[in-house]
Amino acid sequence: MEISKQQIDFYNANGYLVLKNVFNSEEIDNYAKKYMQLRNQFARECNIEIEDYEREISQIRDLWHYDTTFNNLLLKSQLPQLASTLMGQTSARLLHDHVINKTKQNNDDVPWHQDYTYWPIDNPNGLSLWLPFMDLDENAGVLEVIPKSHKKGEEKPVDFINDKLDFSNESTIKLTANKGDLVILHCLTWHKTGKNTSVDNRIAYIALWIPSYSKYQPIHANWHPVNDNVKVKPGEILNDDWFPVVGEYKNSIEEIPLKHFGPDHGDRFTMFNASKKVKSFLLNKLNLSPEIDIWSELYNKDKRNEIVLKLTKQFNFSDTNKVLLDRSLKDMAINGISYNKHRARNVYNKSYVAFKNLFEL
Ligand SMILES: O=C(O)CCC(=O)C(=O)O
Repeated sequence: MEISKQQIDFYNANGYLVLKNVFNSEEIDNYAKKYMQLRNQFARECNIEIEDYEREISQIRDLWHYDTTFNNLLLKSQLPQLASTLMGQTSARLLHDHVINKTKQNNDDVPWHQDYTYWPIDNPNGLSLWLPFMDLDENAGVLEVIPKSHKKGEEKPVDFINDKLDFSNESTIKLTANKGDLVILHCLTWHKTGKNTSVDNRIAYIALWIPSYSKYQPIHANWHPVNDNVKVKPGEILNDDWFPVVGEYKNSIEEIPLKHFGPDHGDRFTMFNASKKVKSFLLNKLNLSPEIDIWSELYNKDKRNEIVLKLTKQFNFSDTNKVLLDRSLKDMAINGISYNKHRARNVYNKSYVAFKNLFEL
């Protein structure tokens, strides 16, 4: 698909672009079917009930690695060409892909943030391609952006648990989109997605592309799951199998200094360390060995019951808090198992926030 100079100029000026009808309905139905199959496969491989997995796991990643349909979509469709054209490059390197599904029964805001602040690379000129699998009105958890905000440069990474940023004075725009449309987002553009109250599943397939000569800088996001797949050293070009280049590779000698060295949270309970904090709290309070697979223990109803009873007694919880504790432990267990197995997870942090509040962490 060719894009016009006018569209490229709009993207450069505003930091986003919506392209209509990039894929037809049958193509998108096929992607949706493959996504569902993969989600079922992941649930089975984790020994998690599919109802639990569907309810709790809103993000699965690296679909292109597991499924040839997504592999072809990323490497053989018009997507990489679009990405390289909009980045002003002759090629594009994949950082990763993922799907976020905001199910109507269990979803929330993804708060205001800039994507690049979370990427372990040195180059702030990448972009996301956001492809919805259904028609989305403005109540369907669509992307909301601050036009031109990419021009203001990079801020520090937002911690969705503690940082509540107020953009009510900014002029924002909700990007409604239909099945087969493609939303393109510069990695410095401030954006959020709201709560989906409109469709049963708000499924979006998202592919992140970066300039091919981007260098690996784990210090910018040392918690990021893609770090697990990198074999090059910090400061080297991200030339690894998990980060393929599509198009004609051209080098650059540009040196781009980092604006920050990752989230700076000291010992606070944040979205970057929530799972580790909860795990060490539980091991400590329950006197358990660090070798134990705590999340599998907690997914088992009987074992979870025992733990809930122990903690309820220890902390003198009311019946209401006992129920909240059980729910939070179960949901964190689903997250923990899914993350360890496939780096899949829940993007809203609700179970960690409930746990943090119960124990005043
Ligand atoms: O799809 C969503 O709900 C969130 C997308 C987003 O914020 C992102 O990809 O950075």
